Amino acid sequence: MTTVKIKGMSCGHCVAAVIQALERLDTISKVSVDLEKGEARFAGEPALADVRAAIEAAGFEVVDENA
Ligand SMILES: [Cu+2]
Repeated sequence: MTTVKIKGMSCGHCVAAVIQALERLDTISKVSVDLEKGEARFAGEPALADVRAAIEAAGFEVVDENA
């Protein structure tokens, strides 16, 4: 499983939007989002750029932990 930190989620609608955006990627499965931690978890090996683009297109921001 891969975990990414996401900034900007505040309620269940945000969670649903992120899940929907990620599930559209066919390189990903088993998406789950933890609102309190601000994290999305998923199985698969997507290009991280695709994950980032999907999340940003949904209106949220990926927190780069290496920065
Ligand atoms: Cu919301």
